Amino acid sequence: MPAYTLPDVLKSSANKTIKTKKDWEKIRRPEVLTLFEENIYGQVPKSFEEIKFSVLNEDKNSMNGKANRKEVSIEVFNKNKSVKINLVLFIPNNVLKPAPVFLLINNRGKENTDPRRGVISEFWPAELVIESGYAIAAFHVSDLAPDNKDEFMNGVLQLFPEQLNADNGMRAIGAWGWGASRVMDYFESDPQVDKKRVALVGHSRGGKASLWAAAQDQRFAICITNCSGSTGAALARRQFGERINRINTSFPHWFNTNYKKYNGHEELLPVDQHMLISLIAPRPVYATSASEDLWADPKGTFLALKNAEEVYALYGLNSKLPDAPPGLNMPIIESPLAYHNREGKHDLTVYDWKQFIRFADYNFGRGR
Ligand code: GTR
Repeated sequence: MPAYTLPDVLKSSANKTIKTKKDWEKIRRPEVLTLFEENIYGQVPKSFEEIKFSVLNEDKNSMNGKANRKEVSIEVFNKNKSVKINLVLFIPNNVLKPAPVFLLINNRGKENTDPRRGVISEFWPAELVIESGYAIAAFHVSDLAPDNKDEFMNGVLQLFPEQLNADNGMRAIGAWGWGASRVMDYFESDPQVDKKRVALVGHSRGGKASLWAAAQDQRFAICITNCSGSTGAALARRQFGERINRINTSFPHWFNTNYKKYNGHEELLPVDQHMLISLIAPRPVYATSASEDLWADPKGTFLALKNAEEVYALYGLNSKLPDAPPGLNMPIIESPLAYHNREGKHDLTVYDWKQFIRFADYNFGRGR
């Protein structure tokens, strides 16, 4: 690993030291958001012509009567084209509504979020979440942008074709994050869901998208980024595990064209990933690693959270992260910046979800 110096999240481009949350919000936060947009994730189109929600299916007695299942089609229109996001949503029956909700950006097989529960997957343990008093929802990334360099444009980018020609245009990760925001639009219309308590969850490439979506869209109350690694929650300048050159070569469709300039040149980036986490402040962020997932740089993930602490401190929020990474399976939960390093492989498991539920309980003030 090279010696490195992180860009100062609290120093503005005009060299002003940011000391208050007011200056952070007025001066520095917009600058940092633009730097990520320009150099990494691309623009996020803010307007479109129309959005329509249709509940295609509802079963008030799913999961043996424990949950109301809704399958919702979210259709967004622009420039005579439309894109459909298929949302699966379970809402617990035995709690006061509206219910807080976990929303997963599903980047694995669609069977992982099976609405009929023929497949029960650890990746999206809907029964556990319902038992814990939360609603749980998911959409699949392929509805927004197929995860493939030759096909990613056959989704939401058809509604915003100008993005494809722009060096700072939206690409696949941006499209998935944009999709999470359209689901949020739907939640705002559903009286059974508490739109003020939405926790956005993503694993790996989905965790890169959950961070970017939560940075952009302040309606997400909590962001969870599981094993998100390079260009997710891990610092780029450590050059440990997957590097920028590698991610841009294997997945040229994930990030904007400008990002390719940093292949082999992490040190030239005007940002690093602690600044992406900082954009989510004061909202709570939970990042995870797995012991066998060195590709995603566990230590660099912990350090990115750690280096976001100073922005949370502007809001009077004290992180409880220790100075050095905690041991395996020793989650730090009661903190606005939370972390665990799970023993095992690169994956999203029931162990991880149980910690996320504890984290949401803590932040949403739900004792258990
Ligand atoms: C890997 C990629 C990682 C991560 C992972 C995943 O191949 O190098 O950045 O996104 O895929 O999504 O599981």
